[in-house]
Amino acid sequence: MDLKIVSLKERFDAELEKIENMSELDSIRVAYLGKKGSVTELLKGMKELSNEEKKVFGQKVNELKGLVAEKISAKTAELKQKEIEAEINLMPQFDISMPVKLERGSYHPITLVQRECERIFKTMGFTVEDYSEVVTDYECFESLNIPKHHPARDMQDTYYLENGQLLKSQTSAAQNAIYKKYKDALINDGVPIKAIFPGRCFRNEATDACHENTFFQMEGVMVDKNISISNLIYFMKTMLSEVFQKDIKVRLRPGFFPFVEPGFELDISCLICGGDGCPSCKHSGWLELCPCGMIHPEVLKAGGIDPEEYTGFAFGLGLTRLAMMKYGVKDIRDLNSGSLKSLSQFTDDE
Ligand code: FA5
Repeated sequence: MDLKIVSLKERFDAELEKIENMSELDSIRVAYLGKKGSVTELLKGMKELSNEEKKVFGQKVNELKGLVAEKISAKTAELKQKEIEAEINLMPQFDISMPVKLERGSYHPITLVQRECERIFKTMGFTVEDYSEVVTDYECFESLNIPKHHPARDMQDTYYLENGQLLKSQTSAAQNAIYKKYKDALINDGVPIKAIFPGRCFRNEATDACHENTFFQMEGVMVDKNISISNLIYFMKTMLSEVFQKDIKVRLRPGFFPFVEPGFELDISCLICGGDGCPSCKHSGWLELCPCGMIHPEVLKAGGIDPEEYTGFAFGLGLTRLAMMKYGVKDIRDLNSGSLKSLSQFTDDE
């Protein structure tokens, strides 16, 4: 009987050596340890033995059973380890010590132009003001000499909130608050009001290559004693030559805005077509960029400033259109498209 145990053990060792995967291992487990397996069969052959022999033989078979189970469990661990290593080898190899190569983002062209304008005006002593996008009817219209039912409102239909407030249609909506904020320093200490306030504007607009329903403007105001149109023209010229770093053809023509008197339209020769006419300038060769004028006495009064003593100029620069001209963007809608392919062309040195 001992011989049977020894030969079964040798057979098992030889077969186990050849096992290469889990399903083969499972078959060998059933073949040796299963209900009808070879080891179990050995026990069935004990019937003919004496009680003493049964005791000794049974113990040896149990030892064999334990050994077989132990070897199967070791083989299971070995095969699982091999499976994990094979999976790792199939994975792309990473070197965790390699420095990370990050794609560098870039600022939106409107942000770049806005920052450039802020830099220019700051060097000329202007403060940069931030103002809400949600404003009252008084701020956007009434304080600017545009009473209810005034036809000038038609040009600036915007989005109204249920509480009567509205999304500002022009950065001029901050003028009244700026005058009130700085009037005391002007009146008591003789500090001129010099402020710019960039911001997003909203209009119910039929969009085309140079009109968006959401666009950026940058308002600028200067109030002091003896401010005249010459001051206005000086600042406009300086701003344009600094932004474009080259001579730009400009034209100033009369323009009507209820909050300035006199009022002007400042147009620049279209830089997309060189003034020949294209969709970006509505085929006129000119682009309306920066309406401006001398602040209307009623507007100064609404801001708490005496128009008999002080005068001032105001302008409303179309920042989004400026970005179009500076970066050669033919269609204004591309700037709001969110397309990284087109926007990532613009970078700055920061
Ligand atoms: C105004 O908004 C006045 N508040 C500007 C002003 C300020 C005049 C101070 C006088 C004194 P206007 O609607 O023309 O004006 O807009 C000013 C500029 O914003 C335009 O010249 C243009 O460059 C830009 N702009 C106006 N509407 C749009 C639009 N729908 N899409 C893109 N840019 C626009």
